[in-house]
Amino acid sequence: MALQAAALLPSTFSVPKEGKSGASFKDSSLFGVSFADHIKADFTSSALRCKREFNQRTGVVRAQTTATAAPAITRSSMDGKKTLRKGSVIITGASSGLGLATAKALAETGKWHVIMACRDFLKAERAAKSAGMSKENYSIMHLDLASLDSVRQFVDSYKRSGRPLDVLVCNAAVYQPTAKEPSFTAEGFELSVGTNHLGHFLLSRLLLDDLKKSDYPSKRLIIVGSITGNTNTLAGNVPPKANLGDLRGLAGGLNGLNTSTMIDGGEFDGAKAYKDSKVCNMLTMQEFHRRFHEDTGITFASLYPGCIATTGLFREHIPLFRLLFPPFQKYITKGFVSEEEAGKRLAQVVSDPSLTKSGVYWSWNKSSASFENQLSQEASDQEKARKIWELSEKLVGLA
Ligand code: NDP
Ligand code: PMR
Repeated sequence: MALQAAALLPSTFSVPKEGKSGASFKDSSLFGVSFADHIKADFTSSALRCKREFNQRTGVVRAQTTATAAPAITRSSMDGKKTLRKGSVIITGASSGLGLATAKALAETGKWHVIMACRDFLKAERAAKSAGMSKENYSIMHLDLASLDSVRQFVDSYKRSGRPLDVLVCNAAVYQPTAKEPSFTAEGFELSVGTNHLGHFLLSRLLLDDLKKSDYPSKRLIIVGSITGNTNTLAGNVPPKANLGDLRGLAGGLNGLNTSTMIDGGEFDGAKAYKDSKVCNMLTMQEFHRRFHEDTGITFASLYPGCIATTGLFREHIPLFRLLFPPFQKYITKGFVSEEEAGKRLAQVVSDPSLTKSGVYWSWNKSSASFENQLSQEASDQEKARKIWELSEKLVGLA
């Protein structure tokens, strides 16, 4: 997999390419103004590869956990009071941004053991330390969602650990708004959809049985969605808009060889691929709900945590975007939310006893009160959700 790093310097302003209908944000665009010819570096160095291999090894070592699966609620023989064991929650991509803030918020309560499922073990360890998380409240396990083998290995290690699974949070994501060419996962899927959707799809499917087995009072599968995948909002109408079309690219495997790298079969566009992947995330959550909620009691939900404009998600955007995006969201759209606040919101979706409704897409109003939000027509299209489920099953080797 070719890892792509952030553009280091912005270059000249340019008008949108001729012949392209409408404004496009594809070329490192900034609030409707297009930047061209930015500098991009390919970090496929052996140093990075070595680091990843090391992480894989250490991840497995650190994956060992207590093999006791105590019942969720026990009654003390001393005073007869009921006590709830610590919940176990896996959070993917907990090494930065929203995932880290959520891990911290949950760990701080002392009621949760957080399994930080991360592709970079050392980064995750440093992040947990600097967030002040105490060791007994978290473990780190290696997971690279851009490799289905890694997903399977992660699931095997988790199952072997004997730890129950009460909540799974699919949070990790990559966003490549400046990429001119697609990059690919280990299996050859376009990277954004491959990581954000297919990696999480396999992970959730393989861990569903563990969630089913959990005797915790409320077991949940949470998938992080976004406003930008919902075309019923202003943010979702900023080009390029999410659109999965007739799924012909997904059906072909998104490999760019005999098929398009984009779900709808169109030309590669990194920003669109990300938004498409978020639509898949939100559709997947609803399909899980339809297929499994009634029989299993598991709560399936997605959310838009607010615009956390300071996170690493924008690392591949040009520096000027990264500079102006936070004040733009703070003072103009007023959609800005800090990492800490967003972490509290996601932690609420994980653990708040009042947020047990399944099949729901949560959002928050200005005073940070949660409400059930409306998804766009495409992001709530049942037939599309079913087709994506079936195509994804084939791509990840489940069918
Ligand atoms: P960050 O970039 O800070 O966090 C993303 C995390 O995903 C990082 O920990 C990253 O790991 C991890 N990740 C990326 N690729 C892989 C992979 N192949 N395997 C495992 N982990 C991987 O961004 P955010 O915190 O902003 O994003 C978190 C979620 O929030 C995403 O789902 C995003 O779509 C969503 N979201 C974000 C919004 C925002 O405004 N920021 C708004 C709406 C939704 P590493 O640290 O190693 O890079
Ligand atoms: Mg958006 C209420 C308006 C609103 C909100 C809540 C967001 C959230 N954005 C809004 C409006 C606008 N944005 C407008 C009017 C513009 C054009 C000037 C605009 C532009 C813009 C860009 C170029 N916005 C962006 C980008 C990105 O590259 C981000 C993106 O699409 O990432 C996929 C982004 C975002 N705006 C948001 C949010 C939450 C994002 C990023 C994160 C995400 O959806 O996961």
